[in-house]
Amino acid sequence: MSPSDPTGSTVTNSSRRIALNVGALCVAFALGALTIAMVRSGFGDGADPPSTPVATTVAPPSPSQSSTPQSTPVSSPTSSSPTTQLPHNPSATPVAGEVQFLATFDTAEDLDLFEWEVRHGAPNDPSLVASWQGDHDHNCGPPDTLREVQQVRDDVPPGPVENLGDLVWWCGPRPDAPTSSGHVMTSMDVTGYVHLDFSPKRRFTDVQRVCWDQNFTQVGRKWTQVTIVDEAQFQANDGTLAYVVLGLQADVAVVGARTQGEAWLINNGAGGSEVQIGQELVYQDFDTGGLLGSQDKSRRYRNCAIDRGDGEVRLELERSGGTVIRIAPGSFPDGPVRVIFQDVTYDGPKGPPFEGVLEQNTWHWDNIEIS
Ligand SMILES: [Ca+2]
Repeated sequence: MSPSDPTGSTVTNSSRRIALNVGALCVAFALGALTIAMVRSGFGDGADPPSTPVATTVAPPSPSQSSTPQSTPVSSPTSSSPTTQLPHNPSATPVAGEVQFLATFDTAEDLDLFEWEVRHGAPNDPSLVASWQGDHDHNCGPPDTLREVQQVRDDVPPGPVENLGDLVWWCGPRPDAPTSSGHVMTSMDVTGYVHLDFSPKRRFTDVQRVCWDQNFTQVGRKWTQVTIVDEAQFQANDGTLAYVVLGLQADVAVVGARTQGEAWLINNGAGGSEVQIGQELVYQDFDTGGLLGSQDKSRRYRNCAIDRGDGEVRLELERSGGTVIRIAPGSFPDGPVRVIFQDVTYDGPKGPPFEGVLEQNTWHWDNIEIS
């Protein structure tokens, strides 16, 4: 099904080393057709990967931040073991505007704040994986417990979460965890291409910061995307939530909308991250040596993209070894926008070590904040 080797020959040695790493497989696939050379020229000031992770330190929040109802960093809430969660650095985060949207998923009702969509490259194809194992059993036990997830074979237009069947589920706080540990799971597994996307039901104006928590468990050829698209473009695309990374837009098996103009798409996976604005790739970094994903399903990491208002967007990407700080040139679209969260898969079980693996296909999401 795949048209090209995910560890395509155009990448540099550095990228190849990462791409060959198991943890980078999914992102490397998504970007296999892109060259690091393209990217290096696009780095903004300070965007070059540091030799060591940017250390995070604990600093008191500024008065303006402490008075803002922003979410609290999660502390490995789904794990029964003591937290190893690193704090993000409040002092390093420019003060953003008022919080316009916050979904803590501490109650299941937060799922109703979003529209949910499934879009297959080949809907109802017999080759679709019929069922697999998602994280947390039906009693919402620890994340290493499993539940069976049945495929949704047909496309599901944006609508209520109930339309997605088993593909989305909520787990509330366990007795040994704080209330904030409630969070939502999305899960998908196909041998083709598919989107499972969700977006707040409303539009936002003058967005300056988008933050979310997610796990970085090593999975197959899967990654997440966060897309910020202006309202006019969103409507012109009939309200679909399925936006596609540049490296796959010409792929015959791929469906979805292309970002245009000033629409932002942040692609995140266990192996690295990239940013596209419209049809331009402005940032790409697979060279997060030592910060790749793990087998840990319990820990969720804070990710923020912050429009600093000076022509640059700061990416704060928490990983197991610390918080990676990257600067991407550009700014979020002015005026009304939609903010979309995407669970994307392209032949998740293709090739070792995920061939036949049916139990590592779940993203855990929490604390979605739009300011
Ligand atoms: Ca929560």
